[in-house]
Order: sequence, then C-alpha cells, then structure tokens
Amino acid sequence: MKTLHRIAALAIAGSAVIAASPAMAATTTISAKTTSGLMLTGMPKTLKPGNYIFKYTNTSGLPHNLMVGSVITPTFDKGTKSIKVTLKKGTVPYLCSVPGHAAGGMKGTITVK
Ligand SMILES: [Cu+2]
Repeated sequence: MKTLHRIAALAIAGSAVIAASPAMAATTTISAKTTSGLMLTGMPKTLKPGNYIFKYTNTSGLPHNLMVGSVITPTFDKGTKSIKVTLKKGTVPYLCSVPGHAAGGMKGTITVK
C-alpha cells in the first residue's frame, strides 16, 4: 500500500510540473449532463478566460449534443462526449442543436470575464 501511495504522489508531482510549464496553459474540465428530456445541467453562468474541456454526459435516451461557441460534440443518445474550447472575454452561447431542443430549454450563455 505504501508503495502505491508513493507512486500516486509521484504521478501528481509530475502532473504539477507539466501544468506549470509556460508552454502549456491549464485546462479546466466542466461537466454537464442531460439525464432526462430537454434538461441541461451543470453549465456555469460565468467563467474566466482560458482553455476548457466541456464533458457532456447524456443518459436521457434522446439524441443530444452540446455546442459551446462554435465547437460541437457529435449527436449521441447515451454516454459522454467532450469538446475542447478556448474562451475569451465576452458572452458565449451554448445549446443543443437538435431541432427544437434549444427552444425547449437546452440553451444558455456563459459570461466570460
Ligand atoms: Cu438536445
């Protein structure tokens, strides 16, 4: 057990060194999901400028996708898909592009400041 803990600690230390490298900007993961119908939960209202991975999980059984700005996941009805988005200051819209879904509530905006 002690050996395992030491290996885990080294792995974390290694990640920290990579993240601190000026050549690589930090990436924050945002988890959003749809568990039923046209609900979309977990999308933040405000974020700081930077690099993000939006990890979208759909367990609703209905086809959905997640578009943030101009980046979109494939449309899928079960599982998780991720997109990488760089956000700059401003208002960034997000939605599900399946016809009728944004009108049904699957949309919003993120204020990036
Ligand atoms: Cu949808």
